[in-house]
Amino acid sequence: MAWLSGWQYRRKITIDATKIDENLTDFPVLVKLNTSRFDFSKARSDGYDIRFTSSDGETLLKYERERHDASNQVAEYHVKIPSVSSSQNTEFYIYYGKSDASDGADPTNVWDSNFKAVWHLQDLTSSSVKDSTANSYNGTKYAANEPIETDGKIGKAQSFDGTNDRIDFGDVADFDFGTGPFTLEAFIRLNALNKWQRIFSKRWITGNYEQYTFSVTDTNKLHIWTYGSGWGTESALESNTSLTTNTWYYVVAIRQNGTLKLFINGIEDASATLTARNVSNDGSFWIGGDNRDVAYFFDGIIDEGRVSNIARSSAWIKASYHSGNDSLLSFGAEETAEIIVQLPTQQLALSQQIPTIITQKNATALLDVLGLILEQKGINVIAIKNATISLDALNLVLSQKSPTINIGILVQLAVQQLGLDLKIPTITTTKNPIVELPAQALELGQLIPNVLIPTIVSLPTLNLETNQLLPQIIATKNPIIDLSSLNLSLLLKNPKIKSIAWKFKERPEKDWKFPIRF
Ligand SMILES: [Ca+2]
Ligand SMILES: [Ca+2]
Ligand SMILES: [Ca+2]
Repeated sequence: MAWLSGWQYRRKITIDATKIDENLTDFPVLVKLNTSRFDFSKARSDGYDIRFTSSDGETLLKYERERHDASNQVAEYHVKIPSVSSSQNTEFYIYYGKSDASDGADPTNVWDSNFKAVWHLQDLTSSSVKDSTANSYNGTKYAANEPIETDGKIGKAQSFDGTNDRIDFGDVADFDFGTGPFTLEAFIRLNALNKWQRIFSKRWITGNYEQYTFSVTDTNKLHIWTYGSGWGTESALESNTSLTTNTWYYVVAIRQNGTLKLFINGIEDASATLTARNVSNDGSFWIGGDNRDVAYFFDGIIDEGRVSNIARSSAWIKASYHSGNDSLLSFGAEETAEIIVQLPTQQLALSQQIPTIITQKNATALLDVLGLILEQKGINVIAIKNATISLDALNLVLSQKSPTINIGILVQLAVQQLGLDLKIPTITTTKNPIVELPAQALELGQLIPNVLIPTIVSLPTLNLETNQLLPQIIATKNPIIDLSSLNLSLLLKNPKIKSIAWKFKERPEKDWKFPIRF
């Protein structure tokens, strides 16, 4: 499973196929984050490092951030899912944890071109609200904070006072449907009953009646009303279900050919096949009141208003309800990226603590382990098995009683040159003890516990998998030095050489001679 490079964490999100009645294309799903689903401390406080990918773990999905409030630990994202299956659960990922990420939101591309307007209904300013589609049909409130922003079904919404609050969008041609299809939808919550309350309206000002309204009636039914050219040419439909106060409802009206349908909470409530009326006019589209009569003001909260110029399917509407109601998704456990721990080589004083280990993903591994450079008299020779070996980090103390160590040499013949495999037996020093760092799993940024280190610690740079134990690390100032695994290949230009004198580059106590026997 691929991983989005550079991100530290992800969770799998699953769309419940039992709530998807047919395959859906480019469906915008709501991802609501709270403390039970998301550790806000692991993401940027502005949410800029949030990303969504398809189930392959790396194909980025378009998303809009309605809100990311790290202090209150709530967030709402709208994510465009290219294909939602009705037969099996659809999975995607949310990634987070990249402190230098820039904002990846792409709001206008979340909404398919049939969405003519999408209003999440948080304030753009205290006097306006924003359309999330590329159409930018932003609306103007009656006055500042009329309506006023409040907590909604999804993030923030607008609270209408039932007296004069409304939002005016002007005469938008995309909201003049003619005799064509449409979908009108919103989440609503009523404060008052038993009076006509407009959710949406677009009525004629001059012309010949063509108009529509989407309302709650004075008997608390949902109501879609279309009116064509000339007096008495109305096609309207009322819900069977009654609405009540202080309850969120997802309400939808569609028209397909002449058929009007009303849905409440994703379920079809009423349907009628009538004449498709021409509803194009010169009036302004309003949320929360009647644009012609300047009356029938909505008393309550309206959230997530959307207008489409197609009739959304029953399956789409059902899925939209569960999405907005936050009853569509389940969240998997947090996964952590594979990390690489880079352990620096450094000199430490006694009792000094190894500094914070900075882990980073995708660092390269180095094999700079022992680093021993031997100096042959007259010829520099470098050990080439796995490492450059530097004497600088070693302080070998040779016994005065055995100033010379015999080392057996295995000779290999090359075509042009003589290769020597130099086997150096284990050399043990006892001046200072061996320090072994305990094996442990490290979290990002975790300190290695305080360890008493004689002096120099050579810490290799390692590739670690998540939760992998650190290998044992051995301090190398006067440690046991096991060179038996070294394979020093010497390239000698003169095969007749009988002996090579070695010495350490620094701090030699005396020359260390390695006789060579053939
Ligand atoms: Ca909202
Ligand atoms: Ca008012
Ligand atoms: Ca018009």
